[in-house]
Amino acid sequence: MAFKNQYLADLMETVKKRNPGEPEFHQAVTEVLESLEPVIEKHPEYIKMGVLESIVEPERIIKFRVPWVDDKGNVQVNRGFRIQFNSAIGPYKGGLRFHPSVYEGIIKFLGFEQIFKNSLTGLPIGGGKGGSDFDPKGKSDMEVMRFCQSFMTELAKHIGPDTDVPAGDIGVGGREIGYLFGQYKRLRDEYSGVLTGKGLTYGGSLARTEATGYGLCYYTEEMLNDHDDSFKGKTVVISGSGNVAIFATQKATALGAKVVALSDSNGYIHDPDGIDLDAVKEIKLVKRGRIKEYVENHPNATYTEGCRGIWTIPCDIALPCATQNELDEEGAKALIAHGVKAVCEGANMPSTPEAVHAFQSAGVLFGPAKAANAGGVATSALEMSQNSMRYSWSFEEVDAKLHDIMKNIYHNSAKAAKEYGMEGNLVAGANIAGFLKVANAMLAQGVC
Ligand code: NDP
Ligand code: 2IT
Repeated sequence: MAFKNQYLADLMETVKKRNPGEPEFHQAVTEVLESLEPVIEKHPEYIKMGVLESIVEPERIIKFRVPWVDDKGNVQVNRGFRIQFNSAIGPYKGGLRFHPSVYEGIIKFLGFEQIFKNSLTGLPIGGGKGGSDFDPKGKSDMEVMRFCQSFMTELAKHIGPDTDVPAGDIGVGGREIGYLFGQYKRLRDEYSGVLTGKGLTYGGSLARTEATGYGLCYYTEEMLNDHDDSFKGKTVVISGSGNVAIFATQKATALGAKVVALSDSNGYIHDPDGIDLDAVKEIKLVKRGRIKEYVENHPNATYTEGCRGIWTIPCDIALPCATQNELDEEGAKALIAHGVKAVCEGANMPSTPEAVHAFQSAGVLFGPAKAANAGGVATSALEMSQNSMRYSWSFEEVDAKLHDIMKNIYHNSAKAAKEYGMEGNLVAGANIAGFLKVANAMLAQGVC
């Protein structure tokens, strides 16, 4: 899609020139700038004060060597990143991703999205993201521990409970956060809320593990309710089988839907009887196995090699919860042909721009990632609050706050879209609502 506004077209060209070879970052920035066209026409002060030029440029990029010793005694060297993108409304906040596909462009797109997502939560958190090209798959616990200790040895110099608070993302769950926290504490002699997603015995928040998947379903349910519909009786397809997918499956099922498919990076399972989530948890969380093992004990279920075919399974609601650009135009068309009613993104940027366009043109309700998956980071911010107070809320208290936050995100996005002449476009609404708070905070704090 071309920009009608010359200023935005020129800015996008600058972003591409300054960040060559980073298509995911270009994709994320393009979408936000497209949404902001009516905003800058109404508010030329954002142009005058260089707010847009500043918001697409990270405040700081940290890139470092991560040497560690594997179980055979060999030295391995990975690359670590932390991008501190924007601190206008709070300390940098965002996850760490450990996956072989990680390079600067992936962390930059994720950090950029995080600015707007965190703003939408209504909580005081800025945007950041980090990670490494380290692959935890197939590594022993001791290898993961040595890697995390080495990674934190450098990262500790740049983070802190009032500066930058990392958390999990792909490949970083409770085990990794524990090792990272232990090393930070050892290096700094400080027991603080420097990371979120911690274990419950050392400062973690109840409901953080469930929060992204639950929040995704709360957002989706609110969107459906707003259109006189709900999860009840619906057939749901969810991609991925990690943290987000598992707890989205749990909540969608609790809300009366039947989840019939899940996947991992090798392939997908289809169980027309409804996914047996205890079996999935045993395979993925306890044994760290592959999703295909599910069919060994579920005779009505089938396994198909390769991920993309998952979108050809007929469903009412699709929740992509694996990774970026996993749902392309072909997948979108297959979902639309089978009459999908709603698509909400649990993963970050899982739908290609062509897929988003196809959904919106077909009148499918579409909830974008930075709104729909904000429940994880929102609950991380609640974990930060509890750590500062040295107090813990009950599961029910945290869950109730999460539920309210997700409802507000839906309504604030819908309202912003309407206000700027794009009623029903929740992508534009989320981008605009997220942007305005950050942009106004940047204006108030002056050029810096
Ligand atoms: P996990 O590591 O727990 O699970 C990731 C899942 O996605 C696994 O099933 C994995 O399969 C699959 N996957 C990862 N990479 C690919 C790939 N390149 N192709 C196909 N499948 C892939 O991560 P999370 O569940 O935490 O994260 C899932 C998504 O949700 C990510 O986009 C993340 O950024 C986003 N997210 C996470 C939040 C959180 O709180 N954890 C918050 C908001 C968003 P395999 O096991 O084979 O690798
Ligand atoms: O993409 C995300 O919002 C996350 N991975 C969660 C970040 C966080 O700080 O909890």
